[in-house]
Amino acid sequence: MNSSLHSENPIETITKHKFLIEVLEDLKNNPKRLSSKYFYDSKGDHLFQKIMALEDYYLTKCELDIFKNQTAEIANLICSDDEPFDLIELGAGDAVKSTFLLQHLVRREANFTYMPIDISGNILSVLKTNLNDAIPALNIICLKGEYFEMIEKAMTISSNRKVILFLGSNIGNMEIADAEQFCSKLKSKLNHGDNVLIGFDLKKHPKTILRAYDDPTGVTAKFNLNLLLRINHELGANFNINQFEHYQTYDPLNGACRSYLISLTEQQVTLGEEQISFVKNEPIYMEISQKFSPSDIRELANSSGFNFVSELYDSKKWFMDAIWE
Ligand code: AVJ
Repeated sequence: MNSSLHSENPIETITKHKFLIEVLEDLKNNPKRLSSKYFYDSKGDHLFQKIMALEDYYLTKCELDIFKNQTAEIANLICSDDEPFDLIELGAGDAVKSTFLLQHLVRREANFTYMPIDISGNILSVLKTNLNDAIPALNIICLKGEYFEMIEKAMTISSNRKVILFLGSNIGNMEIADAEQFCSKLKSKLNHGDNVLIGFDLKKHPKTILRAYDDPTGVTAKFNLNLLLRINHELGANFNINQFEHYQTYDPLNGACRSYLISLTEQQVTLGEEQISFVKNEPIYMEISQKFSPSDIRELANSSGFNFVSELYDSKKWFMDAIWE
């Protein structure tokens, strides 16, 4: 199985090498951690689809509510006259929410090109096929790669005004300081008059948040444990997932919702040449899903150099799409 380490494709070999180096560094760190950006192999994609379908996972439903019911408002805020623009989506995935906006923009004959960015070429080609079917008149250019490299590429493809979509509270997967750095870097890549639209999950009753990440059916636990399986398959490790347990926390003081895998016994895991030792009850810190208050969001805009344009809420006021310039 792990002969994939010697894959023929040089890009895949480099990607896998980077994965190994990062995982080793993270597991040798104290406290141990793993990066949630690696959750999304094909099994992880599938499990995340199942999470989105959970009754208690409200995030997707709330943002869909905004994109379904305030489509014209969003379009008015991001379009200026008939000036052509590029609509760039970071981590587009299946683009279910943005499709409402795309449909609306095409119907009103806005002059724009949709540029989804994703690291998964497979996801992009499926997306392109689906969108060509659903909205034949849509101009679409897929950009496969890292966010900032692909934004730079988009800048060379056309000099049109840019609108960046970063939906789904994906920004919550960064620690606050990293989110600020990310937004500052995003700002530095853009020109005067460009817009960003970022989805934020809002602080709310702690039990509501915890339930979204600690479902009794165990799908979220599986989603976390799947990264250990991925490391087994792709890097030839020997994690026994029965010896790790999903543990979720939410701290209403700072809005940090964090997941951990707890080692249920003292155990050794082999990863390549390395032995990783766990003591009983030792955590691996897996993911942060940061929650924000409206003022946290305004502060983030300010500190990263953006100006406020508008705030759109779902009917429950559980989620916010913020538009900045
Ligand atoms: C895809 C990053 C938005 O943090 O809510 C869902 C991932 N993790 N359940 C989130 C996730 C556990 C999700 N994001």
